[in-house]
Amino acid sequence: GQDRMDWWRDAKFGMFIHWGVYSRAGGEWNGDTDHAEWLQLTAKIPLAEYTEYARDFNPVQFDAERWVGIAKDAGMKYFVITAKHHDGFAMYDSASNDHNIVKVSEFGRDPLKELAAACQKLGIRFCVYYSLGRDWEDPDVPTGWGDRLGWRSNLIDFPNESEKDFQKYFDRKVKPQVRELLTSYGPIGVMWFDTFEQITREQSEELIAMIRELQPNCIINDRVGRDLGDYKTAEQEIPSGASGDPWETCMTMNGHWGYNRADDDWRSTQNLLQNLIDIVSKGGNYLLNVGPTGEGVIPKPSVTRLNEIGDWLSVNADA
Ligand code: FUL
Repeated sequence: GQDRMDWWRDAKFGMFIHWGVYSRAGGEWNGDTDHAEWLQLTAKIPLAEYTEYARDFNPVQFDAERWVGIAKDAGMKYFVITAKHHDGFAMYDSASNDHNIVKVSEFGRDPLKELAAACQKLGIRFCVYYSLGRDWEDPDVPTGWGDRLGWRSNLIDFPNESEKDFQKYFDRKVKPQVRELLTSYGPIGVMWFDTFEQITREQSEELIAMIRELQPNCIINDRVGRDLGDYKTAEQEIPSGASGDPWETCMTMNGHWGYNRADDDWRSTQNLLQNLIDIVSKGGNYLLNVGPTGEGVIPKPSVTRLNEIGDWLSVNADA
């Protein structure tokens, strides 16, 4: 029968987009050039300074139809954009939290609105990434994780771990924002969660129940936590697919998810195509990443490769 997973199983190939305030820096901060989407944490930027930096985020060259068109021409069927990454900065007009592009940044537009419309128009499934267990704006996200304690949360602004209460963050930010994403942008193909970490089974289940109620056809990846969700998420590797469970692997084209100006270590088109074929033959989906610049442009080397993949598919595959 009709299953919410049907389109996704057929899709095989999607575009992942890591784009945020951090993109402006192109990976560079105080002479160090290896940062990317983790900029706020890796460059140890206090929240107030990061928010100040966000004010000048003004991607004047952003063109939603161009981005979605690049994905479509490459043979991709879905589009997963970072609605909120670990910096906790919403790349959309969030009613429940002011730390967002419309309230803070000079740009003043809601890119997710424009991208959702472009996806509708071009027949691509619009999907969103949401960082669940890491948020460097909210005071209640604990760091605790065994022996690696202390490196993944904002300890500059919120040093007191014993005061943190994940439930407060979950109620104040996660639930309202996930609700906003599911009620203001039309059909969401996939809610792509990341870094569940501190979430309890009850909280994961509550989130899933809310999504099922708002959009029963929305697919949820397993990073919603506690081994729940509709499919397994691999990262930068190709699993065997032997279990037969639905899975997807996400991969970068160079060494970074977010835009890094200094990184010109690009995979070849041949390598990307071989990965696509390998993944599809093992029953998986390939979510291939691009990191647009702070001006809103998908880097040329990425576009070239995507065009070449699209050309190859149009000759060799039934799209
Ligand atoms: C990871 C994140 O920490 C990275 O920044 C990136 O978003 C990757 C896809 O998932 O967990």
